[in-house]
Amino acid sequence: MTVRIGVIGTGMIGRDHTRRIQQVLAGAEITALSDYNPDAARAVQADLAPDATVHDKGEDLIAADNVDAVLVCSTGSTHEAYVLAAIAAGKPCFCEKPLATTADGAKRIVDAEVAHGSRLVQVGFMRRYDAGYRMLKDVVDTQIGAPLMVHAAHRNPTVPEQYVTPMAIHDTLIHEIDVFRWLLDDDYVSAQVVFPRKSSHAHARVADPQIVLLETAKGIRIDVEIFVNCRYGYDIQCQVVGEEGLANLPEPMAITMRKQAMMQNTILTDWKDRFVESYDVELADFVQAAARGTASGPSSWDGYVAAISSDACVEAQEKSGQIIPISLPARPALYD
Ligand code: NAD
Ligand code: ISE
Repeated sequence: MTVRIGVIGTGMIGRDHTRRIQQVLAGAEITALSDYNPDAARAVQADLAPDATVHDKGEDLIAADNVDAVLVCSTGSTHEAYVLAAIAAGKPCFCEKPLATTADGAKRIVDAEVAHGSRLVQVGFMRRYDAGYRMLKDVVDTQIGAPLMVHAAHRNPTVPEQYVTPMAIHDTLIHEIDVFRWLLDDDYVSAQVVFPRKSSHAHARVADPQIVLLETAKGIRIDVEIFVNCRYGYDIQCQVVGEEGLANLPEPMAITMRKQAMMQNTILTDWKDRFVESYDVELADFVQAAARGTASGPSSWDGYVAAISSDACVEAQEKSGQIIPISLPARPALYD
């Protein structure tokens, strides 16, 4: 079966996911497109999916007969309404992060999916599909004994003027928030944020860098440096220290060059290149599950927990230095 997919939001990542479905993956085709800005949808149609229908409203795309499953790639604040509409239509839905911009919004999605009775939603936490993180998880599970600490960093070369301090959590740290729950099979119980000396490269409305300290239910301590004006490249670091040894996330493959008395490796600068294969694998997973009328991988529950944990981290930014508790409601059986 070829899964007929509609894409809502044809900006940067919506276009890239359309390219993936059309040119990289098997088993699916893009049959419908929608964007708040119709010119954006028409441009993607012209470049990548000439047979797709273009809909002024995302809700009309979800209801369309030529759409079996939906990719929600629009601005974060619009995700909740589209995901709820997809669940109401009984159509599998891949939603880019964040699942919703509030924990209450994410809870409404969990409640709707539980009422539906089976999984329909996959959240775009693609790091769980990254080969490096998968190798790291295998080593953490089998080789280094009980994990005790994680030291991590999420560095971007630069960010635009509209990137403000809370986005370091909602836009950036949210990937670490999700991937460490999965890596450690654990949940957070508290968060704290401290601000080092500010980089002179950071604009006025962003405190940069930041250090987020998370504690898990098993007592594991995690420190994450978020540094979004690091200048030199896009750099994701993760080291897990266990009772018997430690393990590092592998570096992306790169040529080591020796020249003029120097040894050099190139460093990526764009997050799209760093995780290009994991985006392919996550969408392949979505297509396979959607062909069976369901969803797998990161769930609405994971999106909800990420939203609760993110809110605590933003509160910890606002009350810098204070330890903010994180408590989660009971997990519905659908997500066991
Ligand atoms: P973007 O601004 O390039 O694209 C967003 C698109 O959504 C725009 O074309 C805009 O016109 C459209 N849009 C806005 N409101 C809409 C509405 N109500 N209905 C339909 N379309 C609407 O942004 P982007 O970088 O493509 O990010 C989109 C989403 O993907 C965000 O939630 C972002 O956090 C997420 N994202 C995830 C990753 C990842 O690594 N998983 C990377 C980048 C972005
Ligand atoms: C971006 O929004 C993403 O989601 C990327 O995956 C992330 O790593 C990057 O730093 C963010 O800006």
